[in-house]
Amino acid sequence: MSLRDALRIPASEITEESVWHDRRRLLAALAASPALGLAGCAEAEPTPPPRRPAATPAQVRAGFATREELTRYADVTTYNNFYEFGTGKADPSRAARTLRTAPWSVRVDGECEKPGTVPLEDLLRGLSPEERIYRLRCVEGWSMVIPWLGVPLAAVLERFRPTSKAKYVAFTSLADPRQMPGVRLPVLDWPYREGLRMDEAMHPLAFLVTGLYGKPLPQQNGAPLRLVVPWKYGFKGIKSIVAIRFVARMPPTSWNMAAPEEYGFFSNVNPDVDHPRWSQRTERRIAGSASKLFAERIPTRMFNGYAEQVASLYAGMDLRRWF
Ligand SMILES: Nc1nc2c(c(=O)[nH]1)N[C@H]1C(S)=C(S)[C@@H](COP(=O)(O)O)O[C@H]1N2
Ligand SMILES: [Mo]
Repeated sequence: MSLRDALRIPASEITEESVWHDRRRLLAALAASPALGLAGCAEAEPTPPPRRPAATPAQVRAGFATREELTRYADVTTYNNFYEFGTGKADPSRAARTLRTAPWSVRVDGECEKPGTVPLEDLLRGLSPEERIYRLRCVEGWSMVIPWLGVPLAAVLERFRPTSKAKYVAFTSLADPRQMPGVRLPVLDWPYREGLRMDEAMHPLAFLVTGLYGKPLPQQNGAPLRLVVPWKYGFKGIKSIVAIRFVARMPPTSWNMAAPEEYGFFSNVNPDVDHPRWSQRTERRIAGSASKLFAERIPTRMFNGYAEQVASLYAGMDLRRWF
């Protein structure tokens, strides 16, 4: 068998994807029918940017759409970073099967009027899942284009009525050594932590993900609830979230704590700011039939291609200092 043949998509995956395409056609038809319509940073914080709307609704819609070739379901679900299940890319797809994702609840507290520990169903109640095809760009230099399923982060956060003292929002992952073998090793300072500035968190592109390819989120991709911030490096997309806290100060984040020179709080995709050990100018796009080994190298775009939607969030900030 030639290498090309060996890399061909197995029939099982073709089936999965054609089922997804059929479902998309069905959903589009339903939506079109009115009757059936589907209803190293903490020391000194940067000057807050001028207050103005980050993007018009039309710009936001344009930002959701992409014609880029999708990454195959098999690659999205077998080439992962989820260090709680090991540091190898193939480890999470094997080891994360033991993660129990139901029942699941999320603790939301801090600077807000309505703190609480909320079952996942209640957290999402009344919000209809949306599909958004967003790019994921890992700081290690590879990228994917993924049809995510989820809800806008802002819609969930607003339920807890953040006060004017809430300047940042901090997220925490589950860290259960019984379910997550990687947590027994001191690879990172567990639990995995991430954070956003409040205006970033409320931006319409920021997304809480519950599924992909029209299906529930696989454990290795961060089930049952993970963040996707499409204009930032992939590590901001914290998985298996159990806590959300509104805070006044820039919160500590796992990769910044581990290596502050290499990973800043903002972590906006920026081809002009290199990682100290490698360039961030290009990325290997794992998409279509291109396997992980032969993925095409393409230029990385500012804010991962979402500059039109998000650049105004950082007006006046030195993005070399606030990387
Ligand atoms: N809890 C947790 N979240 C995490 C990580 C992790 O190790 N633990 N890895 C991050 C990194 S580095 C990337 S690139 C993305 C990968 O998401 P994916 O496996 O769904 O592609 O998840 C991010 N979220
Ligand atoms: Mo990453």
